[in-house]
Amino acid sequence: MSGIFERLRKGYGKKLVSLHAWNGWIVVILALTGLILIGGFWRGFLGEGRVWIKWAHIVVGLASILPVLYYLLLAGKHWKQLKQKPWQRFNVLVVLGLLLGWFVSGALLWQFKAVGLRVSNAALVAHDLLTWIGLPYIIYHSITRAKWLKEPARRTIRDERQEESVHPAAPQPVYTRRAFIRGAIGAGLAVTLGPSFLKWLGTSLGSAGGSETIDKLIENNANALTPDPLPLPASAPPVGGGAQGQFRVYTVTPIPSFTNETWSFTIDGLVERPATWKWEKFLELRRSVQVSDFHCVTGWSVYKNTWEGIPLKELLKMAGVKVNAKTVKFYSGDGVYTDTLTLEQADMDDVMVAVLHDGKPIPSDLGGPVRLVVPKMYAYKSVKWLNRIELIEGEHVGYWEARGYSNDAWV
Ligand SMILES: Nc1nc2c(c(=O)[nH]1)N[C@H]1C(S)=C(S)[C@@H](COP(=O)(O)O)O[C@H]1N2
Ligand SMILES: [Mo]
Repeated sequence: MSGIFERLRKGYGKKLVSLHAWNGWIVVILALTGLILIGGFWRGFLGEGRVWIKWAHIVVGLASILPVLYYLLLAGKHWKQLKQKPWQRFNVLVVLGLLLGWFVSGALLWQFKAVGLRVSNAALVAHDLLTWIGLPYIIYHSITRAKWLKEPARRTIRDERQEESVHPAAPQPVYTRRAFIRGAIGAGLAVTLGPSFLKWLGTSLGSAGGSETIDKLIENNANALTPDPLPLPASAPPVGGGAQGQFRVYTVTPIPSFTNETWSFTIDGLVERPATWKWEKFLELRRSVQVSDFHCVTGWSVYKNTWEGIPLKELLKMAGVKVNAKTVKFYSGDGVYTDTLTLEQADMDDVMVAVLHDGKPIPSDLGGPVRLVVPKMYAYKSVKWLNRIELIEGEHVGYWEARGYSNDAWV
């Protein structure tokens, strides 16, 4: 971080120096916690820790407005001093703009319930976009403007051939050391961040229909269940016209996969007729089709999904819920994730045990072969790799609810 601020620092008084240092640390903390939150890789083994990291990100993010306000309100003198240095002014504006943009979009994401879905969807795209543009910018400038790059003794790379030549007295600098390192850092950033950026561009902005990425997930389906479910006419082609938007693959475990041998579906607990189905028998259960939106609390949505599956209320009717049952508990085939609905919530018509999405088998990344869908609630209720429903008397605290998510998941 020292770079951007180091240049400003020279001779501008102690207050700005410490301001820049604070700013630097804030950006470092936000970048690290933010990247951990985005990274699917970390979701798995962070578990509960993820909620703390999210809180740290929010609290530090809110605090990041203080240095910005301080600068805007009190550093007019500093701004004037940069009159002859348009590039430094440009840098100050870029950094202030980034911090403000991150702050506003982050605050909207934090208050997702108050601002509504469209706003938080847009805020997430803005937050990500600023990160993809701003982070490389800040890293690049921090490194290339660092003091050590300017030490005169280290400033040049000499041309070895010239030094060995017959004119040893006059070795010429070929590149300045700074230009060389800048190029190297630029290339390094492009190579390390470029591919993820392009992938993000594809999934976040190119979401008109967005079939490309989901096709890839289907291609990489790790399940080997046969036969494929035969879609109803309303599913193929999908009555909703096909999903709009992209799923982010979220999982707190490695992605499980199933075969006809390893997969089964059970309904048990406080029911009159507990049952277990193997895949082929399960496909004989009567399915229906619905079109619904899918919303994650972290700010992304996928609109107009055509799901085909067994309405939960039909399954419950089939099994015969006993009078002392209070809660419907859902188990994931990942062996870890669970969630619940009250019997009243489970009675909503659109709660579905889904086996097809837009007329195609649900790929393993998205919770196939069978996932729960609860359209009126945030998607952490939509248990992936659903393989057991148990009716219980008491209450049960689901995976994310145990880690700080609200028990009230209504969208
Ligand atoms: N088994 C299991 N189900 C899960 C999750 C999970 O981590 N494991 N994540 C939940 C959350 S928070 C969301 S937003 C959705 C994401 O679904 P997707 O990965 O298909 O996009 O699945 C939900 N169901
Ligand atoms: Mo989520």
